[in-house]
Amino acid sequence: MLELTAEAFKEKITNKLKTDRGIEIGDASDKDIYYVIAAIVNEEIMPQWYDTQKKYEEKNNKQIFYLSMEFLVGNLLQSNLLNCGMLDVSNQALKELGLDPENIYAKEHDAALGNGGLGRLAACFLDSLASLNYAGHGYGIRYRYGLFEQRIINGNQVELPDYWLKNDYPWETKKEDEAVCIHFHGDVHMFKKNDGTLEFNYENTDKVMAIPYDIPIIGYENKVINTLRLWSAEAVYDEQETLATENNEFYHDLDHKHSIEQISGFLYPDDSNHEGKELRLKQQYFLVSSSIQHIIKNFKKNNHTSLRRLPEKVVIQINDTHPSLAIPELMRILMDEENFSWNAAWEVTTKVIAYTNHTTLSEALETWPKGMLEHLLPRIYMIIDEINERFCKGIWYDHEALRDTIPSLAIIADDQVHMARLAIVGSFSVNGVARIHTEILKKQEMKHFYNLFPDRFNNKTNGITHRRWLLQANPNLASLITDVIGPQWIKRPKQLISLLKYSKDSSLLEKFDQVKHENKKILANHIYERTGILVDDQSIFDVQIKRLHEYKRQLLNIFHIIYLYNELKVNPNQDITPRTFIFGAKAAPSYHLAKEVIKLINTVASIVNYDPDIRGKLKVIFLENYNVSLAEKIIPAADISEQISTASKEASGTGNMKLMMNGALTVGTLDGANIEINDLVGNQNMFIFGLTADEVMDYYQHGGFDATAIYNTDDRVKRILDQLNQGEFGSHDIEFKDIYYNILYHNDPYFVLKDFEPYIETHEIVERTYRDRLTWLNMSVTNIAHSGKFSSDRTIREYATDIWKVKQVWG
Ligand code: GLG
Repeated sequence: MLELTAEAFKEKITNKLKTDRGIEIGDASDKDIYYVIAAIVNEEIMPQWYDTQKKYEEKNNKQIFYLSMEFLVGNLLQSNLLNCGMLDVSNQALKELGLDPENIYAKEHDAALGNGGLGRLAACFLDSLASLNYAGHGYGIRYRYGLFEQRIINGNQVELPDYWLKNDYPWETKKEDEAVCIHFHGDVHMFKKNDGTLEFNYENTDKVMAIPYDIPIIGYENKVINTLRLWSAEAVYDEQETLATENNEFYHDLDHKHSIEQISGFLYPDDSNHEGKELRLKQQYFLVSSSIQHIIKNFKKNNHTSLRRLPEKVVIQINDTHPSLAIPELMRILMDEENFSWNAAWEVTTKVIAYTNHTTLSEALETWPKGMLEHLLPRIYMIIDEINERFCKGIWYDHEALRDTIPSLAIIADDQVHMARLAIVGSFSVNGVARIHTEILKKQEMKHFYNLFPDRFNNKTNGITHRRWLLQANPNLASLITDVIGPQWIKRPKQLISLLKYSKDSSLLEKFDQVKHENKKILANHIYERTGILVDDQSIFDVQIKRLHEYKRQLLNIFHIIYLYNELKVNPNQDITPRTFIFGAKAAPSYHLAKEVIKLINTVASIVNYDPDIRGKLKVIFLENYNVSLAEKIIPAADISEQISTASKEASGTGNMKLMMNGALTVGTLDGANIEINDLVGNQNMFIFGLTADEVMDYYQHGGFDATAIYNTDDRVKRILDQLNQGEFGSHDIEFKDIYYNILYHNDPYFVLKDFEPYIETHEIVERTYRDRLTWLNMSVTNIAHSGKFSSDRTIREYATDIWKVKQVWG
């Protein structure tokens, strides 16, 4: 297919329009064209998909199964075209047909089956697994509603349901005959068998069918197609039975059916807050049980040997604790269905399961009420109870020094089941997602576990797929890079480092400047189309795009903007470099303070953008409904990447990597992967400010800092807080009081005031540096050159070598 010409591609489009949709090109809508191009891709890859699976079966190597409640895949047409080598030809053909490829690709509704970093990481990992030729597949849930669609109305976030399946989704194939049955509730009966061992039977369970929908994951130009399998919940529905029942029972059945379909109904819109609802627990078990049943079925089909050898053929990586019921579920199947003894089942389970931790925020660490788990999953609860008992006994007898810590290590404690503890105890690997994060796990959050199992803990610094985030999202930059250093970087992103040789070549730096400027013009147009606001494409594009959370400190950013505004009001002739502040962020629907910050950003925007004194100097843009597609538009145009979390709170961050790879310079704290970016590019190529993680943790240990003292001594801070308190930005005067109170009366838990001054000063340096064009461009290219390390290809290779012990399948 690589040699396909634009002419031939056009012919395919016109033919397919006729055969698949019964229309001529002249009558086709953008959506029609979208569907036929997707069909062309599918036609190309279907045989390759089959071949890949066949080869995996023949080779029968160990396979990786990535279990995740979230896969934020976003739009797929463009990246599928790219990976199967047809993007250029498709672009050309569409242009020759007088169509704008962007418009056609934009017809795909993003699959927003994730919240943020954790879900996007899973999607990047799938891309790398396939592109590097590893037999690695994803298992997730086919939520009917993805992450809510955000509207901003009067400055407020309003959430609308994201019914992404309204139109046909061309990438999925339903595999009805591979459905499995999941059991909830019911009674467990225990019998003693003749040989003295126990047998467990379940009765009166509620049955739910898990129907798989498979999505192809296309490797980059290597004909490898892996699978993302998404499970959908359906009622076990016997038409005969239903017809025979009385009317009211029929309605009861409908109700029942509805409640079952809820299991794959919607994605919980928060990943940094533990959502303690029974439905969420059901979703987790649903994912885990269907996936493990399928994995075992497959093992049996391909290996005519004992399941004791499962660890030779299967490794299951669990993405955060959300799928940690995989541990008791695998135990259950091995013991109750395969007649394994406890010890044999434990031996297998703890060799198969590996756990990734993504956060140390205590509010995100999952626990379930013991009673809820016991009622919903009685047999699973029994198994967790026994894991806990054996684990605690083990500490009591073998680690005398740790006896006192048992209550803080026990999996079941205070009537709660602690999922992170279960995940650590039941897996062979526990990894953090950036160096500092793993160190914090080892030395603080999980230090007793680390003492018990030092070899289990390891670090795998996150990464992003450079194929989507550079090659596809920023084609102008990608082709400039290829002109300068050749195309090898596409397969070996570390080679971006060769750019360093040219980072002082002024005529070349000019070219990088032109590309950035072009991208800024495109974004400025997009902003105009969406908001009607004109932004200056010569201004500094200062970008903060990520979930809205207190620890990410969008508040610090908006305080800086208010400060600049106040300064300009006093001294309108101040010589400042024009700036456009760009935000994209969704807040969890129930997160009041986060929503207040969105309102504040929009309110400040509505004042700043229309104040004649400020014209040409500052603009504040909040782009609604931040998602993968929007990220692809903003990132190539960014000059500044705001990575300003309270140090120690952001486990890694991945937006920092995407922006760096596209030549933005980071204004950041020494937190998450910012530290590793800093190690590579050096202080001179980044704008680092603020408290360090050690300082923050020290403050926490000693009761925080005195926020009021800063309020009383720094007139800039006082002015801003008074403006909030006195309703200067509100339509009524209570509007932003909660933000004010949280800072002054809850002692500014995320250190916004403490880091305010260094942040302001750093931004002054940013501005001076920006004016020195060659220095700026040199810094920018230096960042791009070092970004190869943050390709998820590197991360996946590290998982493969250190944790999974798997090799590339061929090639
Ligand atoms: C987490 C963290 C991020 C991290 C991401 C992927 O908050 O810092 O980059 O996972 O590991 N819940 C998240 O998004």
